[in-house]
Amino acid sequence: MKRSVLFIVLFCVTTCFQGFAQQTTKERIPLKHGAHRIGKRTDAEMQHWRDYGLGQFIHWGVYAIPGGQWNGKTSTYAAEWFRSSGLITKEEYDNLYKQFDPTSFDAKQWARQAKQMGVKYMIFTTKHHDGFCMWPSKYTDYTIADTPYKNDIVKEIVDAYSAEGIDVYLYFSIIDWSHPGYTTGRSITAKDRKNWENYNPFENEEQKQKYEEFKTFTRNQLMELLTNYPRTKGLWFDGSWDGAWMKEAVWVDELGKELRTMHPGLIIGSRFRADELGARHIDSNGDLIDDYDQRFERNLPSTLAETGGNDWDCVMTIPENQWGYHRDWSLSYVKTAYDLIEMMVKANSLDGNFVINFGPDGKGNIRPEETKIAQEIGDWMTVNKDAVCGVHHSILEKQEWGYSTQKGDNIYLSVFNKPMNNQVRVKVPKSKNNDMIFVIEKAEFLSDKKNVIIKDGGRDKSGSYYYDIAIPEDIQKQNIPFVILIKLKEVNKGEKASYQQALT
Ligand code: FHN
Repeated sequence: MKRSVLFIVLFCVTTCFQGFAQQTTKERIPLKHGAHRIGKRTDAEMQHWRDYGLGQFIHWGVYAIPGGQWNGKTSTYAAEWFRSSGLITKEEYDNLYKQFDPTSFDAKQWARQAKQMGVKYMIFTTKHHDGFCMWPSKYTDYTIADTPYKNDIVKEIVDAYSAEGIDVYLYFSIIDWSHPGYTTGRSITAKDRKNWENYNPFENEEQKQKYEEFKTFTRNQLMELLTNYPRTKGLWFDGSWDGAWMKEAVWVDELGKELRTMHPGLIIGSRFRADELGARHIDSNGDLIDDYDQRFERNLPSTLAETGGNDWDCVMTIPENQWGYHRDWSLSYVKTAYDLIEMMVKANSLDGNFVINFGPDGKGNIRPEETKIAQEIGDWMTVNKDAVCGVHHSILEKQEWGYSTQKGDNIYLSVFNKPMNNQVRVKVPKSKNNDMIFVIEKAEFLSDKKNVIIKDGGRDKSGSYYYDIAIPEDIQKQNIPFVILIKLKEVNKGEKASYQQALT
């Protein structure tokens, strides 16, 4: 009897264990061109990237001349896609560069404005999908050198922003409608996805050969950019979703290695290449390809779990989906500075950088609406930047009043939903030691360092403790998002009462 019970127990334990082992030790695919590292980069350049908090994106090219309008008609397309809008012929669009003469362009002024806004890095469109190069590339005639303006805009940008201490990243579109060898490749079907090895993007041999020329051209241009602008910190790739490019996983991976060798420390996001099985961003084993996740375009994750613990950025437009200059911003909701500030802090609280896009006009002016937003964000950042730059997610759980970030022992509470009773109720984490609890040792408003009153906010059924921080009258009146810096301290449960009295 005893032996049969023992057998049943052993049988259950063994089968349960086997089942568990099968679930958790999923065999890894031996990829050669997937992620080359598991987990985050740990070098100084990447740590610096992680600390930025806020970035600026600039989409600027010949599409800024029509600004979404042509012959009295307005396109609802993203302005930088105007060539495909149907309102302009391809020939008309491809000749726009002959009029590109941004006489109002002042890179130093743009950089000063960005600095005032609190931006730590910027991403500039060297070449968008239309293929027009904002630098005098020697590999094509479709460049800034062939316009009335003539000057090297990429150089002006790199010099001006670097001089203000703002790091520059170069946006580069793989899609290039101006190159005869460029092709999207045959569209990818569900069958192709399952049978990626046999997917052939090309219609015929000639197209395949021409694509080789396009690859060489792309490689040359990337080498040229890194050679001409050695202060570049990274490359921000776009338009890499075509089957033809994805199928070049081996070649693109080798190119990436070459770029990194020629430019040590170079930072490249997950939009550059696919793995050899056609997976983009996250490889077929579930690991992030390259240095940070670029999937959060106009879209923030809701939880840290959603980020997979990877580095990531979120690039955001001010209107709904306009990156390049569009004359008419009445077509969609236009975000306010405070909408953007809230998104930024949310991104920071989930370990991401937030990058706000600007689309200057055809003459090189940053539109007044964008200037106003830059000013308002800058004013807020002047007071509150400690909650944004050099921070990571905090040990506090997400709470109704807003988002929290942390640097060392400093925890920043960014309050976007001001409570009606003007008391910010903060739930502190539970201590790992049952005899101890966390108390708020210190609290100060970044905009007004006086008058901080902290009261006991009670305890809930699960044993979590709360503290109420009173919002001073001057801050109540300002009616803008504000930041409270708190420091926590672990004390013996018995000490709590007297400790709190000391604070109030
Ligand atoms: O098609 C582009 C778009 O025009 C814009 O450049 C954005 C910026 O991230 N990227 C592409 C869409 O993902």
